[in-house]
Amino acid sequence: MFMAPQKYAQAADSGEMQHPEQTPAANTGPMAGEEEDTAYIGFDFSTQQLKALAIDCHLKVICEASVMFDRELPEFRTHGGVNAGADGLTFTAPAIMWVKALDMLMDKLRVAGLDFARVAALSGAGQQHGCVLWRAGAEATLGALEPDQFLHQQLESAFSVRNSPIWMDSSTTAQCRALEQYVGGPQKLADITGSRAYERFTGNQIAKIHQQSPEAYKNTERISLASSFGASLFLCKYAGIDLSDGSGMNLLDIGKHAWDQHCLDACAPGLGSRLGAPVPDAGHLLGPIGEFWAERYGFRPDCGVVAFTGDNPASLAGLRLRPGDLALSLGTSDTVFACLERPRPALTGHVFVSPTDADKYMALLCFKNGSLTRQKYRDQCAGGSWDTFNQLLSTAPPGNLGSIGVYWLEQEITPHGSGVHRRDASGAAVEAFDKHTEVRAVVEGQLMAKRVHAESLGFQLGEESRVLATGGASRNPALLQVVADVFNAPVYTHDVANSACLGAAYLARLGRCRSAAAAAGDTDAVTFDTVTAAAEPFHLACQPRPDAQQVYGPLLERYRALEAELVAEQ
Ligand code: 5FX
Repeated sequence: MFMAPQKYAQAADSGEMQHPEQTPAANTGPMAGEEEDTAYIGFDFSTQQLKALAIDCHLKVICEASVMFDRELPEFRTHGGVNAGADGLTFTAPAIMWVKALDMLMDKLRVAGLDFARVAALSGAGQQHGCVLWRAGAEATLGALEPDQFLHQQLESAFSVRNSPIWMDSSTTAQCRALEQYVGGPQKLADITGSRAYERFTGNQIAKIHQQSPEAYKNTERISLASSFGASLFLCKYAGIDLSDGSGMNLLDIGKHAWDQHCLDACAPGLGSRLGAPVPDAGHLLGPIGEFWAERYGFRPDCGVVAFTGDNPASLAGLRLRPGDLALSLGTSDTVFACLERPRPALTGHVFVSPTDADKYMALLCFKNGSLTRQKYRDQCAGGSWDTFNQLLSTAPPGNLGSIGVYWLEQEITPHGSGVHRRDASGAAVEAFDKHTEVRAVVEGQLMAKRVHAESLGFQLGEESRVLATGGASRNPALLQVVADVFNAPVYTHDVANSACLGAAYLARLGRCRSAAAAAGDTDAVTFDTVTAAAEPFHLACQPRPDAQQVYGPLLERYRALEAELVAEQ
C-alpha cells in the first residue's frame, strides 16, 4: 500500500493516527517539606559540555545554562570535550576542566536569575564510565574550600591522574580479556556485573592505570565516576557511587548491590577501599551541601545533595520510562533504553540497576549504525530527500515481501559485526535490492535489531508497553510507523531537550521529598512516580497496524537467525 507522507499528515490532522494523548498531567504542587517556590537543580557533566537546569515544584523548567568545553575553555585544547591520544585508542579529559566549567556555570546560573536559596536539593548526571582519581589528601582540601576563591584554583593539584579516562577510550582490550578470564568467562562476568568486559568500563580503565602508572595509583585515595565526582564537589567530601552508574564498571554485582570482590581483585589491589561503598538506593540523599556553596552562592545550608547518576540512567529518569516501556533515541548512533523487571544479561548490550528504583533494572543498547546509515541510503536511493525516502519506504509493504537486510556500514557494536548483507524472501543472499525494497530493508533491519537485542536482555513487550521516540529521526512520521509496527506498540514522542538534566532534577526531588516523608514517619509515601506525576505528558504519534504481529513475528525470527549466522561467520 502506498501512502505518501502528505497522507500521514492528513491522517494526523484528522486525528486518525496522531493526536495529542495520554493521561492529563496530574495537578500536583508542593509535596511534604516543599514551599511553593522550592526549586531543584539537575547538572549534567556530559562529554562536550557541562549543563544545568532548574525546575520548580510543578516540574516547570525555570532556568538553564551550559558551558561548552572546547569554546569556553580553549586552554584545555579539547576537541568535542576530549583529548585523543596518538594511538587512536586512548581518550581522556582533564578533571580540572570540569571543575573550571562548574565555576563558570554557577556564575551563569546566578546571572540567569536563579536564586540558590530556593534550591531544596540538587543532583546530576555524568558521562558514564569515565573516572577521576583523587590524590591522597584531596578530601581534606574539599572540606576546607575557601568561599572567596574559585574551585579550580583550590583543586588544581587534587588529582593523582590529571587526564581522566572517558567512555570513548578503547585502549584496554588486554585488561578486558584478563578480567573475563579471571572471573570464568564473558557470560559469567555479564551474569555478575550486567555486561561482559568492555574497554570503556571503569574497572578495565583502573586496571590499566594500575599497570602503567603504579605510583599514581598508589597515591590515589579515592576513585570517583564523573557522576560521583560531581556530587563530591557539592558535598565537599567524597560521595558514594550510584548503583545505576556503578553498573557501568564491570565491578558491581548488580543483584547484590555491592562490589564483587573477584572483579575488584582482578583489576587492582586495594580497589574496594578506593571506591568506597556504593550508595544503597536510587535517588539517595547523600547529605547537605558543603559550607563553601552556602557561603559563596547563598545556597541554604540544608540544601540536599542527591547521588549523581550516569547520563543514560538520568535520561531514562527524565523520560519517566515505566517497566515494559522502551525509549528509542534516533541520533548519529541509535540508543535504546528499557526498563526491565527480570534482566537476562547477555554478551551484547548492558544491564544496569535502574536509576529510579534499585529493585529494578534498565537495559542499554548502543547501535553505531544509526542516522548516518539511514542518511547514506537516503542519498543513494532518494537523491538526498527525506520526502522521497519516506515515499519509497511507504511504497514497499510492511514486511518488505520477505526481503531483509543487515546494514553495518560502520563496525557495529550491537552485535559485533560489519558489512552489508541482504536476503530475499527465500533466504538466499542477494547483491542488491530495488530502491524501495532497499530503503525498507534498512529501516526494518535497524528496528528489528533493536527489538531482538532488547528482548535478549530480558525486555518484554506487554499490553501496556509504549515506545518513546526521541532524537532527530523521531520527527519522521513514516519512520515512526515502522517503529510502531516492528514493536507492535504505540509510539509516543516528547520534546524533552536535556533529558539527563531533567532526570537528575527529578531525582533531586525524589531524594528530598522521600527523606522529608521518612522524617515524618511515612517511608513509602514518596516514589519516583509520585514526584514526577505532574510532568508534561507524552504525545501519541502512531499506533501499530492491526496485522503488525502477523507480519513481523516471523520476520523477527528470520532476522535473529540471520544476525546469529553473520556473527558466527565474522
Ligand atoms: C554508554 O555506555 C556510553 O558509553 C555513553 O553513552 C556515555 O555515557 C556518553 F556520555
